Amino acid sequence: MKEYELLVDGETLSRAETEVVNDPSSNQPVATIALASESDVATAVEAAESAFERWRTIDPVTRGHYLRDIAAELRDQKAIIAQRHTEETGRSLSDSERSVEYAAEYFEYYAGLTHRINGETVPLSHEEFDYTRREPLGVTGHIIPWNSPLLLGSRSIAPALACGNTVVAKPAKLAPMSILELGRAASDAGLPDGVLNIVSGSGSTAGEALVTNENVRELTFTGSKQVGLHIRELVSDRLIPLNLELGGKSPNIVFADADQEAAADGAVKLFTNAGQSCYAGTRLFIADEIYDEFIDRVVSRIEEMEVKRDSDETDVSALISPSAQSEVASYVESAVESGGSITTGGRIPFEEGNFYEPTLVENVSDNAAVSREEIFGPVLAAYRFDSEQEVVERANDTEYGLYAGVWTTDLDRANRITEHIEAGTVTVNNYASPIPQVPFPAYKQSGIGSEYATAALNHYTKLKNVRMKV
Ligand code: TAP
Repeated sequence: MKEYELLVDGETLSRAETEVVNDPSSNQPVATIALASESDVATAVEAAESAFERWRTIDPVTRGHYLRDIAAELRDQKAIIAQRHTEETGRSLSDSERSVEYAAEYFEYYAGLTHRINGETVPLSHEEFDYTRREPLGVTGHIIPWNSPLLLGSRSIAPALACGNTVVAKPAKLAPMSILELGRAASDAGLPDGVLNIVSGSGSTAGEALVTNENVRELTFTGSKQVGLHIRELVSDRLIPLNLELGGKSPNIVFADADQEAAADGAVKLFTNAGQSCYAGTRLFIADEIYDEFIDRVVSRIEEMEVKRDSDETDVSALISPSAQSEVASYVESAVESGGSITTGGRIPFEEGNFYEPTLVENVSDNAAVSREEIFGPVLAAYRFDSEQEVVERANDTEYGLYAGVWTTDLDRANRITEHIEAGTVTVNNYASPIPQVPFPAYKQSGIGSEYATAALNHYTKLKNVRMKV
C-alpha cells in the first residue's frame, strides 16, 4: 500500500484522517490518502497567496522554463505516474502512459505562450495613449474529477500557472494519486514552494472549503452538473471567474454519403475509458437508408473489443466504482423496460472489478432515460433518422451541448449542420479528442467559461486598462 500526503507550500503533510483508494479493476486497496481538513485548505490557500507575489513577477520566459521542466519531469517519471494512474482509474497502462504524455503536452503548450500574454495599444491622440495589460488573478482553485484526473488537472493547472497565478488543487478522492504525483514532479522540477498545492480530500469538506475561501480568486471545476450548479450557488456573492465543465450527451450523426468505415471507427471511440468521458458521442444517429449496414459495422467492432482484467491489454477498462457499475447496469435495464433492445453487450462480464461489457442499445425513444441522461459508461444508443432537419432538431433536443460529430462527404451539408448544432465543438469526419491548442467551449448545461488554447489565457487573467498622458 502506498501512502500519499498533502502537498502544501512545498511540504508533504501526513494527516490522521485518511481514505483508501481502490483499484477499479480489482477493488483491491492500493493506497491510503491523507484527507485535508478545512483548516488544511485554508493553510494551502495562504501558502498560494504568499507565493503569488513572487510567482507573478517572475519574467514570463522564466515561467515558461518552469512549465517546460514540469513537462520533462512528467516524461522522466512516466512509468511510475502511469502505474498510479492505472491503479486509481482502472485504465490500461498504455492508456495511462498516453495520459502522462498529454499532461506533459499541456505544460509544454502553455510554456510556449507565457510570453504571448499580450495586451494591446489603443491610439488616442498625440498627447495621450492607452494600453492594456493581462494580469494574473491570484490564487486559483481547481476541483478535479476521477475520470481522467491527470489530463483534466493539467489542462487547467498549466494555463493558470503560465498566466502567473498560483494553484490549490483538489483531486477526486476516488483517483487522487496521479495529481499528487504531478505535484511531486513539479517540486522535483524546481517549481517554487507554494505555487502548486494539492489538497486531497472529500468534495464536501476540502472541496467546499476551497470553493468558499474568499482568497480564492478563480475556480475551475470539472464534474457533475449537480455539483457544478451547487458550486455556482456557493460563490454567487463573489464576482470571481468560474470555469464549469459539466458533461454531455453528444450526438454523432452519420449521413448516407459518409465514409462508413471511418464513421464506424469514430462511433466506437465512445468505449475509450469505458465511456467515462464528458465529450463521448453517446447518441449515434444513422441515416435510415444505411442504418442496417452501418449497425453491422459498429457491432462487429464492438464484438472485437476485449474486456480484460489485465491492465495492459483491455479495450474496455473498468468503471470507477461498484456504484458506477450498478448505475450503468440499471440504465441498460431501463432501456429494455422502455421498449429498447440490447444488440450486443449488456452484461457484467466478471465478478471481480467494476467491468461492464461494451453495449449497443437500439429502438429506444428520444425520451428514454438512456437517451437523455449522461450514463458515463460503455453504452451507445443508436437511432434512425430520415432528414437533415429532423436529425438536427433531435441532436439538439438535450440539455447538454459539449460536443458533436457529423459524418458526410457533402461539405455544404457539413457547414449547414455545424452552424445549427448547439455544441461547443462540432467535429466533421473525425470524432477527434480535445487537444491543448484548440478551444473546448460548452453550450447549454455543459458548462461555462473557456478551457484549452489561448482562450484559457483570457480566463486566467484580468484585463487592466492604462491611459497615459505624455
Ligand atoms: P462529482 O461529485 O461532481 O465530483 C467531481 C469533483 O467535485 C470531485 O473532486 C469531488 O470530490 C468534487 N466535489 C463533490 N462535491 C463537492 C462540493 N460540494 N464542493 C466542491 N467539490 C465537490 O462527480 P462524481 O459524483 O464523481 O460523478 C458523478 C457524475 O458526474 C458522473 O456520472 C458524470 O456524469 C459526471 N462527471 C463528469 C465529468 C466530466 S469530465 N464532465 C467528470 C466526472 C464526473 P470527491 O469525489 O472527492 O468527493
